[in-house]
This record gives sequence, structure tokens and C-alpha cells, in this order.
Amino acid sequence: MSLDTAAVPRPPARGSSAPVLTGAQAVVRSLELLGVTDVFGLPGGAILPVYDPLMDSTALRHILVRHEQGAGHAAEGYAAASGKVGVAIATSGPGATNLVTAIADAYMDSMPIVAITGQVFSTLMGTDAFQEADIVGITMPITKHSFLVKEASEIPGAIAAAFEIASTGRPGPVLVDITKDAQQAEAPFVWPPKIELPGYRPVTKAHGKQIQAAAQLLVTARKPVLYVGGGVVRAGAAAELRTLAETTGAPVVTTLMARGAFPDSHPQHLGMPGMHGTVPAVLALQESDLIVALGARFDDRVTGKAALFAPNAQVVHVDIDPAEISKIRTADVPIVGDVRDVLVDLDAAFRGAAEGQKPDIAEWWSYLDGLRDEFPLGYTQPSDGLMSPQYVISRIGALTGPEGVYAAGVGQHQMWAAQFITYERPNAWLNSGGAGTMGYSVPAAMGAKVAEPDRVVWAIDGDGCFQMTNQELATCAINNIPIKVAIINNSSLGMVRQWQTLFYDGRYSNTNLNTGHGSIRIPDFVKLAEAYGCLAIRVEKEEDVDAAIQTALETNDRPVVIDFVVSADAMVWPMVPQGVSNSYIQYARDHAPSFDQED
Ligand SMILES: Cc1cc2nc3c(=O)[nH]c(=O)nc-3n(C[C@H](O)[C@H](O)[C@H](O)COP(=O)(O)OP(=O)(O)OC[C@H]3O[C@@H](n4cnc5c(N)ncnc54)[C@H](O)[C@@H]3O)c2cc1C
Ligand SMILES: Cc1ncc(C[n+]2csc(CCOP(=O)(O)OP(=O)(O)O)c2C)c(N)n1
Repeated sequence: MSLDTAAVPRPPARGSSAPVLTGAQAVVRSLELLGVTDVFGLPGGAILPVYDPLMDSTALRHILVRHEQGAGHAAEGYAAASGKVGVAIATSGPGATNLVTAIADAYMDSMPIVAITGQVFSTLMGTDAFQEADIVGITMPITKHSFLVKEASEIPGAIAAAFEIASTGRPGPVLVDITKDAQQAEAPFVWPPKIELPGYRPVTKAHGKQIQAAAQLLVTARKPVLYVGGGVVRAGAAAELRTLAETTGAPVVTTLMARGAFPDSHPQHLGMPGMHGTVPAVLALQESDLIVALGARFDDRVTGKAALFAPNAQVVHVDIDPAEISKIRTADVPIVGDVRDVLVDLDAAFRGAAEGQKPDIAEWWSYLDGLRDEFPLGYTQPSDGLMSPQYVISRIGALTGPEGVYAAGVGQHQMWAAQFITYERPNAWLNSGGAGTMGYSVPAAMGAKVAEPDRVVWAIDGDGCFQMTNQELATCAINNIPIKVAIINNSSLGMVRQWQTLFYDGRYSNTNLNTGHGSIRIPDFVKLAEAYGCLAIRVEKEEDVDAAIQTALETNDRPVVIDFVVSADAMVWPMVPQGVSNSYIQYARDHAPSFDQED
């Protein structure tokens, strides 16, 4: 999206009664006025002016990270767990570029974060000045919008606008890059009374005719499915979703980004669709005659080969971002709007159209229930005598319960955490879905714990992912952020290894990490965690799993790290191999459900 920066509200000229602040003070004051209480960052030359007044703020808690990527993911975790805007601060050049991965991650997963970066003096811009990087240019394709601010007077307006853009419409990351001279200069501080952004008008209220058309389809469909995506979580629409689901009686599937948007325990819930979805969820979408997509974006991990996806289905697609509608799959009924409002309107329209009748979908349910019975989620015990990772993860979920927050890394452990923990509420499941960013888990859990200090927050991480961002354990230990980390240590880059098992004849090129099995154990995660001031436990036998989790749950004076040494041979099932029809879902090794396969 492009916005005219000139549209940012400007303060009146000097001579007004507004207090005169430096640009740096204006940054801090703006954040305070926006109600921000926590920011994650790391200083350097180009942002130093901001760090000075930050020290005096009693409203803002600055958490000093060890790497700016950690600040970015912490801001994401903060946003995902609380629904508020997360804030990350970095200096120019490498500080700003270290934020890029997290910004890209937030963009892919529609996370509302604001990144504030220092820029070199405006007079030096374009001269390859020390620590100069064109961060606005670099992040242009991965932000909702990027501001370059060169005047102190523009700072309050830019920051207010950044928060507005990040948190409204389709949420996403916004960057505010501020030159050092703008931070140092003085200007009257004028807070914009209203944010007016020409060209930025998210449509929240959907068209009534489209709602009626969708309701009619829901009344007549015999094989409907509610395909629920991360937009329902972002919209805070879990209650409205439940109402529509129960009114219509339709089956519900929740994408990886929507786990918890609909309770796992609800009888209408079929689980997660997609590459590693449940058989009933995958086949419900594939064989449906009506898909009602609610804040979901037909990702290729869900559709499989898009041309062969759900060949007999009509599609109602609800999304706040018009660019998503008919991007992958043509919508028969496109609905642009906030899914929360749409759900309310659709429920009312459906009640009117159905005239007190429930749609006749008994045959559909009987088929789906049969799939549920025949293909429950499960796993086989590894034959090498090592622990099963699925067992470990299911015990973490069972002993912690649905009020906990679970932030996963990326890989096999992420899929098992999505499959084997029961999610009953939105904002309990945090992960990197769109970008699949290894290293997300520990800093995201840190951000979540800062946002929700009274909740138990787990980072469920792989031994590969953990080695990318574990330095934030120091941040947690020093700042009294007692997260719990479960390293699902299969001593390998497990998800890549799984693909090598299946598609490269078991030729394990560069996937052995040597972190857990055999004589080499580098690093020793227990020693590493202890060095970071954490309580550290190693578990190698299933009979010790519960006690270690209980110890973690009872320890709140420091972070806890548990090194669960698990089998490397465990596989994520079911699986739809990449690029084929969802009809080719494999339930387990050499076990595909029997149904008519198209090519
Ligand atoms: C190793 C790995 C394996 C994966 N396997 C799977 C898998 O098996 N199954 C699976 O589902 N995913 C899987 N994924 C995740 C996948 O890559 C996508 O990230 C995910 O499917 C996208 O989820 P979504 O469709 O819910 O969209 P999201 O990315 O959550 O997007 C949300 C949508 O909602 C819209 N929206 C936001 N706010 C609102 C609002 N207020 N009102 C209306 N609309 C709104 C947005 O515009 C956007 O289109 C995997 C990822 C990894 C890393
Ligand atoms: C930054 C980054 N680099 C590489 C990848 C590709 N990749 C996806 S999963 C994975 C393995 C993750 O290993 P680990 O953290 O040990 O988790 P496991 O799969 O073993 O559970 C890799 C390398 C990625 N997603 N992100």
C-alpha cells in the first residue's frame, strides 16, 4: 500500500502554546500517549537521542534484548498474545537490518507491530555514511507502510499514524525511520486530534447483498465447511464464530494461524486442514460443496495443488483485505469486511433465510464422523528406544492447560504442537506460519510473557531453531521474564530430515546437528541454559517427563529450559506431499485413506 507521508498531521507553527520537545522526547511522549507500556530494543548511535528520555519515562518499560531480531519477534509475541500493538526499537544500519526478518514475519502473519529505527543525519543520507542503510527501501515490500521522518515536528503524527495503520484493517508491521537530526531538533509537540490518512480506508462493513447471498448458499449447501483463518483471531471474533457455527451446524476447520479460534473440544471442530492437517479436516474441505472462508487466505499449505482444490465447492470468501479475495481461488460470493461484523450479520441473515430450519447435512456429518473414527490423530512409538516427541508435547499441553500460551518454533515440533496440544481459546497459540521463521519461539514467548505476565508461557522449540535466538534467555533471566522452554531435541533439523527420508531416499545431507544423540552433544543445552541463569533440566525417559514439566510450572523466579532428548525418526503425519491434490493425503507411512483419487 502506498500512503502520502505529507498526509501525516503536522503541528502548527512556532508560537503556539504547545510544549517544545526534542524529537527524541516526542518519540517517548507519543508512545506514552498511545498507551504503550512495553518496548523491546537495543540502542546504537543513530537512535541514542531517543534512549536518553526513555530512561526517564515511568510509563514505558524498555526491555534490552541481545539481538534486534529478538526485539522484533518479542513485539510479535506481545501482539499475538494480547491483541495490542508490539513495539521494537533499533539503531540504523545493522540494527535496522537485524529487524528485517521479524518485520517480514509480521507481514506474512498479519501481526500489528511498529518498528522505530534511528537513521543517520539527513545531511549524510545517500553518502554511505557510517551505519547507513536505506531501511525504508529495504522494508517497503514487507511493511504495511514505512515512514521516513526528517523533521522533529512530524514525529507525533508519524508515530500516531503508524499505530493506526498497524492495528486497523489487515494488521501488519509499520516502520518509522527517524533521522538523528530530527531526534535532536526541537519542535512544539502537537498530538494529532484525529488521524486522517488519504488513500487508507479499510472497509469494515460488508455489503448486505453479499451477506444475503452467502446466507442462501449456507441454507442450501449439503456439504458446507467453515474454513477459519488467522483473521478470526486478529478480529477477536471467536465468540461470533461459535455462534454462527452452532446456528448452522456446519463443520469447522482452523488453519495453523487460527488454532484456538474455535475450541478443539467442540464437537463440530474437525481440526487443522492442510499439509499436516487431520484427515477429516483436509477431506472436508476437499469434498465440500460450500467453503465459507473466514479470514483465511487459501495458502498453498492448505490447498495443496490449488487447481485441484475442492473441485465441487462454491466459495464464500470473507476478508478485510480485498487483495486476498479471489487471489488463489475465485470467490462465488466475495465479502470484504471485518470478519467479526460479517459473522454477526451472516448469522442473522442465515436465521432469516433458514426460517427456523437447520440445513440437512446429516449425511455429510455421518461421512465426516466416519473419517474421525477411522483416522484419529496419533503416532507410533519410535523403535530406537528414545522418547516420542509427540508424547512430550502432549504432556506439556495436558499439564499446563488451555489458559497457557504456547509459542512454537518452525519444523516438526511446530506441527506436533499444533496437533497434540488442545487449544480452547484464541491468542493461546503463537507461531510463524507464513514465513516459517526458525528462531521465532524464544523471543516470541518472551514478548507474550511481558504482555500476559499472569499466564504460563511455553516456548516449544526445536534444537535447530533454539540455536538461532536462545540468547534472549539472558534478557528473560535479567528482566524477570520467567518463560518455560521445551527443546524438542531430536539432534537434527527434523522437518528437513523428514523430507530427506521421504523424497531423497534417506540421504541425510547436513541435517544432523549433534545436539542430543551419541557421544557429541554440542552445545550441552543444560550447561548453556544454566549459563544464562535459567533452571535447566534434561529428560531422556518418558517416566521423567511429567515431573520435569511440573517443576517448570512451579518455578517462577527464573526461566526454565528442559532439554527433552527425543527420537530423530518420528515423523509428522498426516501429510499431503507438496504440490499435489489434497486427495493424496497420507495418514501415516504407506497409509493413504481409501477414496477416489483424481490425478
Ligand atoms: C512447516 C510449516 C507447515 C505448515 N503446515 C500447515 C498446515 O498443514 N496447515 C495450515 O493451515 N497451515 C500450515 N502452515 C502455515 C501456512 O504456511 C500459512 O501461514 C497458513 O495456512 C495461513 O493461515 P490463514 O489462511 O489462516 O491466514 P493468515 O496468514 O492468518 O491471514 C489472515 C487473513 O485474515 C485476514 N484478516 C485479518 N484481519 C481480518 C479481519 N479483522 N477481518 C477479516 N479478515 C481479516 C487477512 O487479510 C488475511 O488474509 C505451515 C507453516 C509451516 C512453517
Ligand atoms: C531461518 C530459517 N532457515 C531455514 C529454514 C528451513 N527449515 C524449516 S524447518 C527446519 C528444521 C528445523 O529444525 P529444528 O528446529 O530442530 O526443528 P524440528 O524440525 O527438528 O522439530 C529448517 C532448517 C527455516 N524455516 N527458517
